[in-house]
Formats: sequence, structure tokens, C-alpha cells
Amino acid sequence: MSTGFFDGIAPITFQGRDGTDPLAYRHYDPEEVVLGKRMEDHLRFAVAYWHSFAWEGGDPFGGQTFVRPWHPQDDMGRARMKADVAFEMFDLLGVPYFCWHDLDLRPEQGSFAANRDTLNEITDYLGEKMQGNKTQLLWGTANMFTDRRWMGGASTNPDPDVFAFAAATVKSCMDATHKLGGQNYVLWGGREGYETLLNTDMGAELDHMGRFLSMVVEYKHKIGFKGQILVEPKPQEPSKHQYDFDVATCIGFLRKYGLESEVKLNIEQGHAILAGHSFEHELALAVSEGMLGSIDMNRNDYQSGWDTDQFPNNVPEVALAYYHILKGGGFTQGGTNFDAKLRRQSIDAEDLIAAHVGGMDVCARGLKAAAAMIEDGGLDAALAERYAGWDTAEAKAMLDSDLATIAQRVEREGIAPQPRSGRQEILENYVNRFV
Ligand code: XUL
Ligand code: CO
Repeated sequence: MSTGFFDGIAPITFQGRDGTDPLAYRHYDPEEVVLGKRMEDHLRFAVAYWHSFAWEGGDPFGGQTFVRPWHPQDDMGRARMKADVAFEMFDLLGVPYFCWHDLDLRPEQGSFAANRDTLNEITDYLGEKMQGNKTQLLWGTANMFTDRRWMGGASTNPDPDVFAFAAATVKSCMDATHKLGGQNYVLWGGREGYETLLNTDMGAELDHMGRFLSMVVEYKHKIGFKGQILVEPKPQEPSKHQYDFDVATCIGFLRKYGLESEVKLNIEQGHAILAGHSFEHELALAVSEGMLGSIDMNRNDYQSGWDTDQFPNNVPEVALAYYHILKGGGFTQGGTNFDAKLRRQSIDAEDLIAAHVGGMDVCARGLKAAAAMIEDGGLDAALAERYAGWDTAEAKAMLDSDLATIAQRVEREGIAPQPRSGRQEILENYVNRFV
């Protein structure tokens, strides 16, 4: 039986480029084959439970703006109603995946045992809904940043009892993710960092975080979970400084604790911007290091400097993101999770649908543009040409040589490099042909 929340909204269909219906896909055709693979299998879209169903519209200056039938979110009956509405939306959109934090699914209970039991109860309910349903679980995660027990961190908390509570919480969330056949398990450490170095033993906190992550990996193997373990870089917010600062920092951290072959990265557009990078920088680096796991798709407001988590609408930016993802071989178990929320004035059920329809269309356009650039091969050819000097035997041998030998050769052969154009504008013009 329908909850009636989306009454009047029909399942979203693909109507093509010239369609004018605001609630139809104009670019996202799950069946269209792009570079030999169905678009749905490339993009692997997921709805984020927290932004779409748990967030109530508050900002630092004001409270709830959304009034939903499953509010207040303090009761298991209404948690079930929220799940019913969520699956109605998944069905309308035809998305293959969704993602959750434990706290999105059911209210905080105060004790570990009650938290675990209610998580098991609601994830059993989700499991029933997933039976025979198209929408499956991309990833689960633990919210270890909202409740006041986490204010000084989870695995990096100075209090070992909080470390213990975090370990128990992650175990329960991994168990629930495994039960639901999740494709990944994510750890984002919103409070794994510090507010001030005056009260922080950074070395001890990093060691505790490294050991905690090793325990997550050990537990994954113990229970036979086949999903990827992912960490999600973000430089700050809510903490002043977060240890998972950006892709480069995470890779260094994983290598230090010997986890680089067990853990990959979930890279978010807005977090890349907060770190002072572009999304494609973070993706290109992860791809070149073999560390790309999944993405959180959104965009930040470029003026406000906050993690505004808006739905994507910048096709050129998204196209370059998928360009690097495709160059890296595309997603295996990862996907495109809309870690994106409505603006707080967008209070209608229709807004929730329209936001996802638009976001999926922007991604589909970006994917098609990226695929067209790959098929055309212009950027590859430009790279090959720019680095062609390194194809010679002499250049390659230099990498096994030493400074003194190289210096002798420079003198002997009178090597005098001639600067060449980087051709940036020509390449930017090239990309603009596709987006
Ligand atoms: C916060 C953020 C989280 C993670 C999951 O900025 O991105 O929602 O994706 O905890
Ligand atoms: Co995210």
C-alpha cells in the first residue's frame, strides 16, 4: 500500500533530448550503451538516505523547514514509514542503489545494545523491501559524529570507552551492510581530527585511527564481506582539521598503516573543493594510484565556502570527472551516490524527485561527453605527443641511472632543452567541443 507521499507523480521515464516534461529523463537512458556498457551499469546511481529522508531542512540559523509524515523521527513505527517512502522514491526514479548511516534509518537509542537491536530490526525490514526489488545497497556506514558522545572523535577520541563504543557500532553497521548484500562499507571521519592542537596528541590519534581501520579490514575478512572498504576524504567541517584531509593524505595514511591494498577511497566533489582541489584532480590522483573506489556526487556553492551538498548541475565539471573515472576503467563495486540535499525552501515531494532527475541527467550528459572524448582520443593523443620523448631508450635508461652519469651525458651531448607550448587553451577548446 502506498504512503501517498508522492501522490500524483508517475514513474520517471526517458523522453529524450527534446522532452519538456520537468519530471522526465532527457539524457539518462539506463539502456543506452556507452563504450560497450549500459549507462545504468556505468553510473550506478545511489540515493543518500540521510539527505533525502533524514535531514529536516535546518541550517546554522534556523531549524526544520520540511514537514514530513515520518516526523518526528523518534519512533520505530515512523522509521518504517520513512523506509516505505524511500522505496517509493527509489521505484519512481528507477535507481539501482541507495546508501545509509545507521542513524538515518532509526533513532538513536542511548545504549549500544538498543542501537544494535533497532538497527537489526529496521535493516530486516529494508531487506524484506529489497527482496525482488531493483534497488539494492551500494554502501552502509556508521554515523559517529551527531550524538554528543562523539564530540571529541570516534576512533581518535582521547577516551578509550568512546573507541570501544565506535568499534562496537562499526561492527553492528558492517553486520547490517553484509546482511543486505552491500557492495561497499564506508568510513567518513567527520570528527576524526581536532578542534585545537592544544589538547590533541596527533601521533596517538593517528595510530588509534590506523589500528581501528585495520580492525575493520580484519572483521571484513572474518565475516566474509566481499564489499570494498572505503574511506572518504574531507579536509574540515565539522572538525577544524580532519585527518582524512584529501586523497593524497589518505593514501599516505593507508600506506603508513599497511592498508593500501585493502582500503580504497570514496571521493566527494564538495570535499575536493573544500580541500582546495578540483574534483577531477582528486579523481585523477586516485586513479593514477589505483585507489578509486566510489564517488559522492554533489557540488558546493563556490562563494559560500561551506559544504553545501547541492545536486550537481555543472556538465563540464561532471564530464571531466567521468573522463578520469572511465580512464581508470570505471566503477566495479563503487557507484555515483547523490550525497546531495535540497535547498531548505524546496519543501515539496516533487522537489525531491526533480532534484534527482536533474542530477541523474547532468551525470548522464557528463558521462556521454566523457565517452565521446575517449572515443575521439584527442586528449590521449595530446598526452602521448607531450611525453613522447620518454619513449626513447635513452630517456628510459636515465631512470635507472644516477646524477653523475646523467651530468656527464648532458655535457658530452651538449643537451640544451628547448621549451615547448603546453597548449592549454587549445586543449580547453577541444574539451568544449564535447560538453
Ligand atoms: C559528510 C559526508 C558524509 C559521508 C558519509 O560531508 O559526505 O555524508 O558521505 O558519512
Ligand atoms: Co559524502
